[in-house]
Amino acid sequence: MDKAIDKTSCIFVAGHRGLVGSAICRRLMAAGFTNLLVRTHAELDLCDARAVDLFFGKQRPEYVFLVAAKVGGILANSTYPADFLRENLAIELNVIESAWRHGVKKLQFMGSSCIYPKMAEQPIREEYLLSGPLEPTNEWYAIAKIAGIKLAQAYRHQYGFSAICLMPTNLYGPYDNFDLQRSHVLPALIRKFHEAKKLGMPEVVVWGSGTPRREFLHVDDLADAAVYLMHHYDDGMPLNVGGGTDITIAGLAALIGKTVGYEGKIVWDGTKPDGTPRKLLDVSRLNALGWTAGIHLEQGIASTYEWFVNSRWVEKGASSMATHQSA
Ligand code: GFB
Repeated sequence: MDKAIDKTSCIFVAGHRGLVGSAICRRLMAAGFTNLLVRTHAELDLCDARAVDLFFGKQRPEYVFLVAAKVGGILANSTYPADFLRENLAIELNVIESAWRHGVKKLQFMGSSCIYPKMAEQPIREEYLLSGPLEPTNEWYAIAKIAGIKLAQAYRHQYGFSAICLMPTNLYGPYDNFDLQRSHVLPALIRKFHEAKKLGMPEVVVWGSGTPRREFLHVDDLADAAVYLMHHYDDGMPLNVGGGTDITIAGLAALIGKTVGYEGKIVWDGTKPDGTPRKLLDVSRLNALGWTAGIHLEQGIASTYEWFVNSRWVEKGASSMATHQSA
């Protein structure tokens, strides 16, 4: 534990174009790491075991951040169960096996807070894993992520492989997915409120009842924790990563509406699922290791909104709103 990682070490960030991977690359570069190894999906298909093994054999990375995954919000998770299960299982199996086989010094696997039982006691402690039934809308993704954790633990147990697992809460920030059918709630609401304001629409449709509670962590905070823990954590027990506070979806909608400057009405679409009633992580083990989150939700939403208005999502904008509202 607490070993400094050489700044010239070869570090493979699997999934470097996504929300989490891009933030980890920014954090590593800011910290002075000079030898980052990345591959686009077109260059390396992580679901292809042979290609992954050849890649590790040739490139010989020393450290791996395994953050590549098929991810999506509540609707995408329930619409594409086979894709979420198959692709995530394949990525985890191929990368963990090849990393171990080719002598990687340490691997960090990114899980998710949805692996915990739907009705877990709050705040959720790491030991509640596998203590009850999962939330049906995302059980496929959750089962795949639980398999990834177990794989990492099994390789540690049987082969002494230094694999650690982080369990981040709901994440948001720049480079998120703002596609309304696939995204998580926070980017979806940024886009919906922005487009409603621009088009002068009298109301915005928000899914569910507004009562579920979620905890949101800015991805730059997660990346900071991920790099910190690569240095300071080496144990088989998964570690929760969050900020320690949550908010209702209605509260989030109000906050985003205020940030965007939208003054119309919010209409709740009760035909859409609420999902887990509450998902707040207990982060006392993380805090005891010396890390706490630093980006306040209001501040994080404001900077993410600023990023969004300057992104490619805005040009594509207006028509998706009309489609969504009538769906
Ligand atoms: O963020 P979200 O899709 O994921 O939804 P989960 C959170 C809550 O926001 C749900 C509500 O109660 C949704 O019904 N919501 C309201 C909306 N309006 C919208 C909207 O326009 N879009 C979306 N997406 N939600 C996901 C899992 O669960 O959390 C994943 O499905 C993953 O597997 C992720 O674990 C972190 O928090 O419910």
